[in-house]
Amino acid sequence: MSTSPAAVVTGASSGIGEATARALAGAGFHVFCVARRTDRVEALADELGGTAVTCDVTDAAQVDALAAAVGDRLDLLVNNAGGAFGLEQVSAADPAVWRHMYDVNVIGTLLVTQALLPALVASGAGTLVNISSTAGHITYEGGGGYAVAKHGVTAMTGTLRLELNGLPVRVTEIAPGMVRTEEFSLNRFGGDQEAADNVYAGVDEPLVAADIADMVTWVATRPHHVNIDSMTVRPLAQAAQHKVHRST
Ligand code: 8X3
Repeated sequence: MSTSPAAVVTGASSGIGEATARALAGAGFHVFCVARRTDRVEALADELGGTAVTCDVTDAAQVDALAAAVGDRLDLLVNNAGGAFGLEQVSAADPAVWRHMYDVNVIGTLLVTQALLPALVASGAGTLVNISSTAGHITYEGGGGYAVAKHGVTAMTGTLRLELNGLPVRVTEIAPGMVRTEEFSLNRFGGDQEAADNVYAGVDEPLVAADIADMVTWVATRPHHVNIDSMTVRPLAQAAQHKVHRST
């Protein structure tokens, strides 16, 4: 049996999740690479010497199967699966799209946390990292449904830290600002590459997935009595949500 610490990373098929799986493997973790797309997580797990688990985090039965695959001890859970869909104003938003965002970001995080918490406690030194967003702290035009969902992740993370006080599980929220990944904005704009590219137009060095992976790894490798409550991480060019320096 492996003596490496074990980590679960959801949403590991691309972007921040994939980069986090790589960074954690580099730091000595056995990584359970979790996502819906089997081909991607299998290729990643093969490369990292980890374990691939195909799982839709919104499906309770699949999450139970994930917990069974992980077993009774887990050192680190990174709830990263999530995403933004659409940029409609509240007045025009489709309730079904909001429900989907709430499901993926909030209920998915809830289900995976509930299923894996006993194993985190059993490790005697567990770490839970929820990837929220700056949209979990502020609002912006067109970001209503995503902000509602990510505010939910922020609230869940703070609540968990209170409820787990006295147990050996620390709880961290990482809130990224502008991160340029392969899929985040593409998903938001329903596959419209031009619209996705415009998000980053003229921005000198948006964050990349590896920057957030680095933060997760740092949080998870502090001495266990050190609980980083929350980290907001933006590129230098983004002083605040609406204050983005762009070259013209
Ligand atoms: C990503 C940050 O600005 O798209 O979670 O909401 S933003």
